[in-house]
Formats: sequence, C-alpha cells, structure tokens
Amino acid sequence: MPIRSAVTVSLVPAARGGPFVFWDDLRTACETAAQLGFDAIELFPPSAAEVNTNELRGLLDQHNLQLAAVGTGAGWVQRRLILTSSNASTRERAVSFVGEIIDLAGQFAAPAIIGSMQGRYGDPSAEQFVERDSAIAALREALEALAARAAHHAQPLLYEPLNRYETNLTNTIAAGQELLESLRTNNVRLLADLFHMNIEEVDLGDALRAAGPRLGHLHFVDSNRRPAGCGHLNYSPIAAALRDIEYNGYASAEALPWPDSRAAAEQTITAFRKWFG
Ligand code: LER
Ligand code: MN
Repeated sequence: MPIRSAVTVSLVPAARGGPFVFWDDLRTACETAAQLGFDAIELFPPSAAEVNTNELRGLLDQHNLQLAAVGTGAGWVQRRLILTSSNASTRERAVSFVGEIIDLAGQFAAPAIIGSMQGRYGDPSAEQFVERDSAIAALREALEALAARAAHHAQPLLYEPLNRYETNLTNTIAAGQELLESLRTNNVRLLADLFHMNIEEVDLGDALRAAGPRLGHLHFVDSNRRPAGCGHLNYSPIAAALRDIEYNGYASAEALPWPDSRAAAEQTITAFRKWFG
C-alpha cells in the first residue's frame, strides 16, 4: 500500500494561529480536500462531544474521504489538561478527555494522537511534577490505559515527540521509541512531525529509518511550519527513508494555512505527489 495523503482541519477557534490548513468550516475543508485529490482529513476537534458525527460521516462519505487521525491538543489548549499533571484529578480528566476522542476516532477507523496533552515536568505551580521520572511514570500509565482503549477499536494510539519549546518529556524519535519500548503494550505508534524533527534530530532520514515499523503517522510540513516545499527541508532523504521502512501510513499536512488554506492544500498535494506519488 502506498503512502496516503491527508490535510488537517481545526474546529477549535481558540487555536487560531496554529498549524492547521483548514479552519472551522468542515464542509468547505472536505470539499476542497476531495477536489484536490487528498485521501483523508485529520481532525482537531474541541472535544469528542462537540463533533457532530452524523455530519462528519456524511461529509466523509459524500467526498470519499477517510479520517486519518484525530488530535487531542484542545484538551491542553482549551482546558489545560495534561496526562502528566501532578494533580490526580486533573490527570483523570485528561485521560477521560483523550479516551472519549479515541472512541470517537474509533467509530471512523482512525487513531487518536497524544501530542501536547503529554504535558511537561518542572513547574509545580502549573500542576507539573518536579521530577522527570514522576512525569514519565504518569505518562506511561496513561499510555497503557489509552492504548488498551484504542485496541477495542482495532486502532493504535499515536504518540508524538515534540520540540523542546513544547515539552521536556521526549523531543526526539529515539526518545519516543525508548518510552514506547518501556511499555507493556505494543499498541502505541510514533507520530513523526517533520517540523519538530527539524529542530531536534541530527538526521531526519536516519531517525525515520530507526523508527521502522513503530512509525504510525507523519506530519508532513516544512522547517518553518509552512506547507512542504515552502521552507528549507530536503525531502529526498526523508522520502528515501520512508521507502526503506515501507511506511504506508499517512503523510498529513499539519501546516500553517500559508499563504491561505486553499493554496497551502494545493502546495501540499503537489509536494506529496512529487515525493510520494
Ligand atoms: C504540536 O506542536 C503538534 O505538532 C501537534 O501535532 C500536537 O498535538
Ligand atoms: Mn504535529
């Protein structure tokens, strides 16, 4: 199976300015994505309860689109929930927020993403653990529970290392892999975001190659978070590494709507066809 194309759609007005190609209007996003030939959309909802599943199902069916994945970052952006909170009740609410998104995504045969909701350690005034070990222990416990919930839908859970300005838990693909290997569950896969990797990795191709079959999803974007081809990333070694590991998941454009949503989607599908077509 070849790599499939996806494009992000945010339904969270408070996340304006974030790296999503389409904003607010699910109908127009699906129409444009289908018109340009994307295989799927990746959704960033405010919460599971706020998604109109009938509308989503109808639009996906109408446009012959798949749901590639569902992000959980709104739990952090809007509710300040993190899976590594030092406050047990916040942690529980975070796990249940993600759990509901797993169940929503599962209805559409899609995985959920743990990115920003992993949180960070070091600032007790923000309900963070003081020690990294305690935060990692909380994260492992959450990943075990959420991976089991995803397994009910025959879906993996996606875990995304982030750059150092967004988390201090895991910043590289290798660190993410080490965390996943310490789990009892085998049902968590890595999400490799080329924007974060450009900041943290020594060599993007080598890092992807080392992820091998653990790689479950790719955020396809350029060095400056503009659409692929609008920054200084060299995609040739990236595409070669993905071929070597026989990656057949999504390349999903989590990119700024630069210069606007439609142009960003057009630029992405052109770059997608050049590198993965
Ligand atoms: C955040 O920077 C990011 O890359 C998202 O995919 C995390 O939810
Ligand atoms: Mn990302």
